Amino acid sequence: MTDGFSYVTLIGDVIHPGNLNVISEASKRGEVIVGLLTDKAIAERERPPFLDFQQRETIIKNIVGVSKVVPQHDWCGEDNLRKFKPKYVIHGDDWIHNNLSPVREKTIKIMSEWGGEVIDIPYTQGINSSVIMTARREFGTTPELRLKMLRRLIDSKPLIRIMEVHSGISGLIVEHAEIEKEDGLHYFDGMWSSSLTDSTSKGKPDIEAVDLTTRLQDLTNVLECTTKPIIYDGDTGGKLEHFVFTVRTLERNGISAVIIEDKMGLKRNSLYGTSVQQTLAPVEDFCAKIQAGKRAQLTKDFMIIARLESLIAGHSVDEALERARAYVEAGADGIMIHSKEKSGMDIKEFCQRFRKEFERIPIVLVPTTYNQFREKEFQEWGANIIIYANHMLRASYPAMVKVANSILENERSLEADELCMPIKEILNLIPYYE
Ligand code: SPV
Ligand code: MG
Repeated sequence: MTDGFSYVTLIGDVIHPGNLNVISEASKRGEVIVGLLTDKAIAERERPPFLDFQQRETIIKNIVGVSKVVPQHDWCGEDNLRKFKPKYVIHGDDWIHNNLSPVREKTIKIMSEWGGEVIDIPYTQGINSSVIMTARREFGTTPELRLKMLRRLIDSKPLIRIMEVHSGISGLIVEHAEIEKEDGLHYFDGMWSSSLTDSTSKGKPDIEAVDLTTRLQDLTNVLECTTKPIIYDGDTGGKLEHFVFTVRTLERNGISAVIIEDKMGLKRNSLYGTSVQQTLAPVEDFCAKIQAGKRAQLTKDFMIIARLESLIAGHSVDEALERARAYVEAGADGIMIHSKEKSGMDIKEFCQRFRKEFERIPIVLVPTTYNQFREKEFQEWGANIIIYANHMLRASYPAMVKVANSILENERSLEADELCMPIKEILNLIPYYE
């Protein structure tokens, strides 16, 4: 046993008095080793931290009383405990009752192997996750931090959940929506700027009629009130000469990725009826566009994801795979495979075969039609990113129609009131910083 050593587990993203209290209590008993949770470990139960591991490590190392900071790869820190055999593990006593209680039980068991002790110190009241979330919101983000976040998520989570946004308010909902489940917090990891919902919200068809500048005006509202990473629906990417400017513009704004689809001619939405047959772009042309985009980007973190329309256009999984190989070869950072086949079996076959050939290239799915599968199943197929591509807009439309019809029916708004958000709540929805 390392005599007198205490062990403390930290996330270290937002340092609050509760953390300092734990460190100070630990340091009264001798030297303090901090097990700093890795991004991957945090993402198992909570939202990923804003600061990356190195940034958090630098901060924690400089706190008075901390002797050493070591990476901790799971919530219990089993490997570290066995390696250092500390005399004490010090933790706030909230973990006796909250969802970390199984972690506490396990820690007690491990520590007992060498006669170590778990000390629960009174939890610092007033500090809880909502206080920290408010602090984070006020702290906001920067284009650099936001841009990098998608790659950090891909490295730290087996499956990334993305929701469509088309306005500041839909962005706010996606930023804050979360539910606590047995295995931890469930939330959206990022946002999808959809060409379908963006054009629909402007009363226009989804045919690349809304230019980048106009789309970015709305996206700016989302950027201003959110912190999560954004994947941009780049349609066909336009002409190669134009696409390079799109890449630069998106990067400058802190967008993490663009997805471009291999259609040619007038682009129609992929879920449109069968009467419109889309032609696919020649493979070489699309590869040249990917390569030009990759050459144009300034950061190493921005991602260009190639979207395969083969299955939408009635071609085989073999044809899609052939294109996928060429796009990866051209430098695509990920592949999106799309289909409107309800069974989802074409998508499953593609994912499994692609994953056998490419172990690490992310696969993106948009399960609008094959929505009977749960995220876990997509993960088993080999998918990494699931985009719910239009649900915020589709949810709002029937709600608005209902209220409009109720007022027409009743010739007053009394009956519609229960269908609406209370005035008090809407006034409090948007934080107001003085
Ligand atoms: C979008 O959301 O605009 C998309 C996905 O491109 S889909 O509508 O399914 O084609
Ligand atoms: Mg689109």
